[in-house]
Amino acid sequence: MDSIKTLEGDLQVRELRFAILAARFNDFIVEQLIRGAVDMLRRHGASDKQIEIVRAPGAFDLPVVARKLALSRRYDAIVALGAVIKGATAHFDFVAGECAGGLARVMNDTGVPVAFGVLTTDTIEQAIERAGTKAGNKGADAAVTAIELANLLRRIE
Ligand code: INI
Repeated sequence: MDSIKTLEGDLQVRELRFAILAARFNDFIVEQLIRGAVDMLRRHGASDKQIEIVRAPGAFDLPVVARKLALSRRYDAIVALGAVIKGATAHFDFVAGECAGGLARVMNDTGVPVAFGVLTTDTIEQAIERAGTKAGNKGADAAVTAIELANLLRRIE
């Protein structure tokens, strides 16, 4: 394996610019995801000037904003954050499905990495667990992915 050229993204933030795109819906959860993402970017050396936080109403609305951010070419990666929590109706499936599919399309259409830090859970407890308590912080995880993907895509260029 040592003789095979391997391309991978490291976790240096260098001069990379990040947009943290966060839904306002379920904000008591999403605020913790934002906190985790910002903390992770800073701990990898990002200055506050390299980070912008952009707020959208809900997870369903994230893709249209993500597309505009990606097309602006002002960011090397977007960290998309939200929390879709199951209720009594099928609403969850539409919101979560459109959000995930829409963000994937933005990433693939524009070539700008969109890290998926949107929780899709059956219960509020599961969301709390993934927003900085016993199951970690998915906002922080998404931030690390954003750094790695931004660096990997640069290396491929
Ligand atoms: N938006 C969320 O981010 N999470 C949810 O759990 C949610 N639920 O359950 O309804 C939700 N709905 C709002 C949606 O994202 C849009 O903002 C709204 O439909 C207007 O486009």
